[in-house]
Amino acid sequence: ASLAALLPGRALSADKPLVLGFSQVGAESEWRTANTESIKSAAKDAGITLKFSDAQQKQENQIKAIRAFIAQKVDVIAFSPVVESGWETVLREAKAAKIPVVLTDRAVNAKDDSLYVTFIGSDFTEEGRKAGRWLVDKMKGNAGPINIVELQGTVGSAPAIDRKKGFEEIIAADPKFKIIRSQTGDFTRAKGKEVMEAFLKAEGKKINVLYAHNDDMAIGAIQAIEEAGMKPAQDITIISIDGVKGAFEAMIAGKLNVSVECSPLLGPQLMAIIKDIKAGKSVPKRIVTEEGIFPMEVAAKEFPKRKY
Ligand code: GZL
Repeated sequence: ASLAALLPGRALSADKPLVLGFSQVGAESEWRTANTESIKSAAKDAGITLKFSDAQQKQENQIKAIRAFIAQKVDVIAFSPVVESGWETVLREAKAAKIPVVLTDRAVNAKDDSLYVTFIGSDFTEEGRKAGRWLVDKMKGNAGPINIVELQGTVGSAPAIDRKKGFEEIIAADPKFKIIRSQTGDFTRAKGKEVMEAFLKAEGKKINVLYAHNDDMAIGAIQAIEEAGMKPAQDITIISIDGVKGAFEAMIAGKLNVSVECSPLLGPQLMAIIKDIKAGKSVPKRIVTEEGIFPMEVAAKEFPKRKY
């Protein structure tokens, strides 16, 4: 019998390309657009057939897509879970169908971690800590109080939960820091602007700092701050996360103080991992993406090197 007949699952016959079913969160932010582009181009470069579904930020659409991939007997399923919970049932269905699952970008809080092979993505808690450390350093000489408003990401999503946790862990060191308002802007520019308008109406000049869980909400909030007659990055210090092009443009314009990097370019790593899994190699349970932090002072120098 040929070697192919001895290999598990769909034979690794050289002529048949691997089929990957990918369920994407949506198209809510510049980050997401860059992430989708990275996955599509990396699949093409790797000769992997990609079945791609956009869930418009709805968990039920992701679950439907995963079920369709199971029915189509794809080789591997990968997805970025819009929220942390509610995945056990459908992941058990994929396991029963002997289809390996790879988590990318966001995590699930399933207790049974045999339900996925690996999770490739950022350490969001550390991103929150980086944001907190930058603020503590910036406010060293300031006696306070330092009133902070917070635009949270999508409710229940790993980045929103962990970026809040990491930031609060660091600013807890000094009682001069107070989060006086915190609400979700769902990672979008439109919602970020809307919620910041409400914060400004309620607290106005009392606001010293805005901590936004992503650049898109920060960019929306910058519009609201300007429309309220205040100077973004001067009257209100603004900290955000992702490091997308829009953030660099805002920093170069002097309207954003700092963006903590969160890389969307997970495509190549995902395709390499998928090939290893199908080749029967063991892969690490957790792969963390390396990331930096970009204060406005370096934005102009860094901008030409940015890939997303
Ligand atoms: C983070 C990713 C988040 C980005 C947002 O890895 O899940 O979702 O920070 C995006 O811009 O909407």
